Amino acid sequence: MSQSTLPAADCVLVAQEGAVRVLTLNRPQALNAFTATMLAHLRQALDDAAHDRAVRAVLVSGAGRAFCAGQDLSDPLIKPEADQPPKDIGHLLDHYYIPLALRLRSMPVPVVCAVNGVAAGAGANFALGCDLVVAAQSASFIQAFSKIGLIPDCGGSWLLTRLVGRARARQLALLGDKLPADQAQSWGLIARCVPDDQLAAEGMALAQRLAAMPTKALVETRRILDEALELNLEDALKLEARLQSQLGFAHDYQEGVNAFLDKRAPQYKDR
Ligand code: LHQ
Repeated sequence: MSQSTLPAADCVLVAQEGAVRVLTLNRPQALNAFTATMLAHLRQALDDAAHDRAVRAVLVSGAGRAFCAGQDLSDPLIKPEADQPPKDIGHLLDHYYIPLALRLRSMPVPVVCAVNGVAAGAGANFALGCDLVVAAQSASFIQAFSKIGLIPDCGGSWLLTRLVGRARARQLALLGDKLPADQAQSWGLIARCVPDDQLAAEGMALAQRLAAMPTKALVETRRILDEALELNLEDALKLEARLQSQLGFAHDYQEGVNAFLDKRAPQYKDR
């Protein structure tokens, strides 16, 4: 398979492998910590993938030994200065982190995150916001916020209790300890933990596999799994019926059933 590099800002590398758009966070000297510029490029790269009909899945990873150390604490936008009044760090959330987390949730294709090393703060919660998270054995997850006087952001407040339950969410968020990838898997925080030398192949295999599946159904599955948590049973059943009805009119359902009955591989194309 050939991997062609597309034009992009250096801090987020963009490549295409078959129907998979590959995004690599690329500030390894700072453990891929997010600057405002990098957050803008990451969101743009996700927008571009969303709008390109040749893309059927996205794979995100980090360059170097880390996945992402969260917000770059030396970014002048948020770094406290002794001789200046405190800055409004909420501005960064409003303009960068909220749109980024919502962009992930509204992607019209599945997003796989291959966590190659430490994922801290907003870097951890960005990863956890992806549809499938696979991590290298040496990777870890840190809710680093409490150590610098903050709360979990980039969706962490919403995700953590849903993923691992109240007691473990509080343990992670209050103490800010490092959670090794194998424990993250056994707690249900992530889908899989794999040996380091298998991460790249495993992440790509998952993304390629999802890319060959009925994309619309995957995206609606993401939606209903989240929305059902807020609904009573009857409303969840009604939402299932409404979405199922819509999917039933789409090409991929017809193709899936016909391919099954014809005993051939399906060719999905809806997006
Ligand atoms: C870094 C960073 C970093 C800059 C490592 N920034 N340089 C939202 C809105 C507004 C404000 C604040 O935050 C947020 C959201 C958030 O994400 S808050 C959480 C921010 N992240 C953190 O607090 C994590 C800080 N980093 C760490 O605790 C450690 O670096 C971890 C545990 C990630 C990795 O530890 P080590 O493997 O021991 O690496 P290291 O600490 O030696 O870091 C290597 C280099 O990367 C080092 O630079 P240097 O020039 O000395 O080699 C670090 O300064 C730099 N770096 N994280 N977030």
